[in-house]
Amino acid sequence: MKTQAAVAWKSGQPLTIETVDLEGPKFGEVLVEIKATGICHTDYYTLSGADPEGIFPAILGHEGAGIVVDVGPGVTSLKKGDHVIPLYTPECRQCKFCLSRKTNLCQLIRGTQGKGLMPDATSRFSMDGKPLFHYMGTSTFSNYTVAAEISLAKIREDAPFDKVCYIGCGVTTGIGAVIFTAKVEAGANVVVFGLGGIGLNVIQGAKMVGADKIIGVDLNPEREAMARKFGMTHFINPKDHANVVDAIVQLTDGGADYSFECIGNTKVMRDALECTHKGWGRSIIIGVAEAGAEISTRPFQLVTGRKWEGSAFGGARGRTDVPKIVDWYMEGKINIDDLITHKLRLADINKGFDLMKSGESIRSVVEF
Ligand code: NAD
Ligand code: DAO
Ligand code: ZN
Repeated sequence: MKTQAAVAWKSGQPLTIETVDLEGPKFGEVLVEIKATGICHTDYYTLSGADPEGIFPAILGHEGAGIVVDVGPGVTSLKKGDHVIPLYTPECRQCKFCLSRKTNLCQLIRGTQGKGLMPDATSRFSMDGKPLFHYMGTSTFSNYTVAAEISLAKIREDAPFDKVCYIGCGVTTGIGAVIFTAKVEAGANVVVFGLGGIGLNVIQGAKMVGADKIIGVDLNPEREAMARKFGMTHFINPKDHANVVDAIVQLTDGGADYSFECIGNTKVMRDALECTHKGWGRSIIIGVAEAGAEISTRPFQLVTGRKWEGSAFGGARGRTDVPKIVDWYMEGKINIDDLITHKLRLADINKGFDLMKSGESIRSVVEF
């Protein structure tokens, strides 16, 4: 079949809208009509050339929602008409990683996914007979896409696509890091570095679990109002403080119980660790730094009880947890609507990247 898609031909260049060829689903695969997709900082990271796994030409996008149009042989858990959210972190429930119960990093199709290919090591997308690469097993910047059955969460049919697509990455990554990775307890003091599409969801998660102080740190003063609406109790703009770590330590009687880095800046990652409390502070890295970047601190920071950790997709097991998060939204337990600041058509997708870079948008959503 033919489908409209935004193609990333080369790093650093705008996407172009093309009519591309899409082969039908093979064994264990599903054809999905994407109804809406968010534009995440990670799409920009890959497009910019900073992603070591970035392969071109490719169809980016990993924050979508849509409807199953066709299923390939061997597919048992999904049928035509089901509503789904594609998962860049699949959940096979049978690999060593899934069975460990210690991680959400399913590895069953990791090798081919990282190479921009489907599990049989080929691509379903092509143009003029030349293959186009998939992205993160999702490629949601296409009106139709093919994904592995294990990379699709089935969701309720009354959930609006233009809102719940954001659960495909930002919402789950932020709220999940609080609930599934850090397991923040009521009364804890929390610091969030970076109040963008991810950090605001960390704030929302911290508020949900009953955190005490929720301190937000951002260079952009425009982010303060929105963050307060989501539960931030204190705002720190690093431009106004000689030493951000000292400011946080003073505010929290010795340091935060938990900190979350939601920027991808290795210097900030150090501050995020060092502002946590001696003896038990835990700092969770969510931001993705550029290829080859390294983090550093004095080892004594760890000897004295602070822990440095990371979180991918909020530690969520996609097929199990994503439908629950959709329920939370439908029950009014989480706010997604206010974070979707811009709606675009596919033809204007590059504007979505511009709005992100200028700091004007929290999330732009493309509706097909
Ligand atoms: P964003 O651009 O929407 O937000 C980043 C925020 O950080 C902005 O508000 C910006 O003003 C602020 N900022 C930038 N530099 C700063 C500094 N030095 N000090 C304080 N604030 C600063 O980005 P996002 O969509 O929220 O993504 C954040 C990061 O999370 C990115 O690195 C993205 O790739 C990563 N990410 C990780 C996962 C995961 O599973 N680990 C998933 C999605 C995104
Ligand atoms: O299993 O090795 C692996 C890779 C898991 C990918 C985790 C990606 C998290 C960071 C990228 C954010 C994408 C939106
Ligand atoms: Zn698995």
